[in-house]
Amino acid sequence: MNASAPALHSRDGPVLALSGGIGGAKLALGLSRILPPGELVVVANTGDDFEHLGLSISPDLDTLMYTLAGIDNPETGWGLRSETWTFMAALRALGGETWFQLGDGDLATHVERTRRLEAGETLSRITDDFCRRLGVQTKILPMSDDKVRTRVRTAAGWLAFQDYFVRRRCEPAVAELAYEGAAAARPHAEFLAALADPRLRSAVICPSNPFLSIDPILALPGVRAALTACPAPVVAVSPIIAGRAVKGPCAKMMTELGLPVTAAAVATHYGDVIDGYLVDHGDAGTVACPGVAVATAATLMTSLADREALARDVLAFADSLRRSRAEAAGAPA
Ligand code: FO1
Repeated sequence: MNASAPALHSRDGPVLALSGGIGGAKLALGLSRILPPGELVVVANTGDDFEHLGLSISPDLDTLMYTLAGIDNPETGWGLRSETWTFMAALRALGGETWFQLGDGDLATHVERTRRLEAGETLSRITDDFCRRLGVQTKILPMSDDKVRTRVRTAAGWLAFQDYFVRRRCEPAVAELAYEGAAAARPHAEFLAALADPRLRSAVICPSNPFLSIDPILALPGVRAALTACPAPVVAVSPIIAGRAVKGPCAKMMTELGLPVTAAAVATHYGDVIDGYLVDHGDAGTVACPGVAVATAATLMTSLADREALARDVLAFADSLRRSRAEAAGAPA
């Protein structure tokens, strides 16, 4: 074998990432670009999914798929780049609902997913096939093939997620969150299998909104236990930088939920699920969580190089935790 050729199988094991929303997809892209093909599985939140205009829409699956395929809209982070809006304009002319913007190309994803779901296919099988057709080699796995829907309790009562997030632009104050269906939903078998795989290098919780993107995944039966029992280090990246969320309603929600808007508050929120926590350099020394190792990195991802650098830092941190865990156990590192 040619010594200079890249290793066909990496010495390190596979990596599992938990992701939702735009922030998560950025780190997932960074991880996909620094890992050998097939060494990354990204578990996607499906709590944002909803039925709209008779279509089954899975925003976090599509954001991941489009981002990893390099066809995402770089301005919004969701939907397709160089999109056209003929359908939306025609729908508006007919008095249809246009608060949730569906581009013409994006519409094809929803129409075809809806057709295949109604034909009895699972969300994960459809996602696999869409990724193959888009040339995405990273495995994008819905957290469950069963229906889970995030709901938000506000002064205006309980709201469906997209009603809160898009229609009302996150304005209502959040008093409580619920993940309808989670208790009866089964985590995808490949998700639990990856967490139990002795070859797993790390489980990474991406810098997504903990309440909207990660908690729906943690609410599935057996997921918290599987993460706590995971043989590999579980490392989360803080979504809060110097008291502010990079994007979206996370900071506003934390205030409304009575939490301080700090990286430390998110570490406490994840609690015993995580072994390591990566915060921005600006938050160094602000987190002391029993049983959680803390490291710092440049966590603001604006360029592709930032995404790759943060991915490298996360995995280097996880590898160091695994080595110190092995040394503590007296095993060879
Ligand atoms: N977010 C918006 O703020 N406005 C939209 O009109 C909108 C449309 C949309 C269409 C497809 C899709 O996959 C995502 C879309 N999003 C839109 C984003 C979406 O609400 C969020 O990305 C997730 O649900 C949470 O991150």
